[in-house]
Amino acid sequence: MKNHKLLLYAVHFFVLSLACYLLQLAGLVFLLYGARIHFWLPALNLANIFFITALLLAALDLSAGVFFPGRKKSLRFAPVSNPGISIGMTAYNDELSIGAAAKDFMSQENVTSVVVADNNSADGTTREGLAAGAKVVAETVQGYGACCVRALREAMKYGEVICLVEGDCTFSGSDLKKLMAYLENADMVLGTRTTKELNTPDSQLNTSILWGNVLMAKLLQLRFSTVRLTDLGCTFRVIRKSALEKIIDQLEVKGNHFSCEMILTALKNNLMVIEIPVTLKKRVGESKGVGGNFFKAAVTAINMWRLIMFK
Ligand SMILES: Nc1nc2c(ncn2[C@@H]2O[C@H](COP(=O)(O)OP(=O)(O)OP(=O)(O)O)[C@@H](O)[C@H]2O)c(=O)[nH]1
Ligand SMILES: [Mg+2]
Repeated sequence: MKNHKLLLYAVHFFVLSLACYLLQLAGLVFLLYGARIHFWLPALNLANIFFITALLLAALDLSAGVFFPGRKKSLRFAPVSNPGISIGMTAYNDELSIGAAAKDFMSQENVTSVVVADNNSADGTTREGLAAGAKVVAETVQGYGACCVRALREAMKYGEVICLVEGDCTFSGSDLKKLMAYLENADMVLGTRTTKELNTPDSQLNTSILWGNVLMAKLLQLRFSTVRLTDLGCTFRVIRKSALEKIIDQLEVKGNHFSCEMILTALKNNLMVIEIPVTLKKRVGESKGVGGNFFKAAVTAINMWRLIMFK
């Protein structure tokens, strides 16, 4: 897949130039009202430099596309030959939800097993997971990313399709068939939580998390140009085992921006990625992630931005 990093940089320089043009306007207004502050000229010079840089970068990127056109992806119809789905479920002090979440996914068609990755829980998460009939493994490296990778690695042992999902009852097992339907045409199918009609009114997706996610997703979309993305923070996804084998050793992020890294890595490895709407409910039990915590959400967004720009 073509990598439009220069175009991504161009957009950033363009935004910077717009900010400087606005600053220059503010400088002129100050002068008009008699203030002796002369920052309008440096602001205008900077704006021009940023604007020209943006144009050059965009032109370079687009001309590279003309002279070195990437290989176009052909439409694929590849039914999953053995549709056994193995669920990898994340959990961290989720004793209130893990049993119900495990049972919900276990009862879905073609699900072969549910593996819960228990991330140093101090409560009865392991007990409740086992009682629900799930396999439970202990992941000692703390962090959402570390927990996801462990869940994926364990789930890979039990099926040709791996589903990653949270054990907090925000996602619904009945959505699995929707993700599976599109796997026929893709290597990985991601859920997006941004379809408001599919969210309960009390779900974690408030306005700032929604639009922050959309913004980051659009930056990643710009970098790889052909994929339509709206949500980089949705854990719920299915991936073919053969595709996961290609990328799993490249996944390094231990923290909350892991989902973004997995999508980016899949795209860099030329995997076919599709995103479809899924339902979202209020989590059961206490939130440990970004839901309702603006500071954590902002740090996660900055970490995602760094990945998209520089990884
Ligand atoms: N935040 C966090 N989540 C972890 C960790 N280890 C495992 N998890 C699990 O990974 C998932 C994190 O999902 P998030 O949606 O970011 O956080 P959350 O705790 O579910 O809270 P909400 O944001 O309200 O959904 C949950 O299933 C957690 O139980 C960890 O160290 N930190
Ligand atoms: Mg959650």
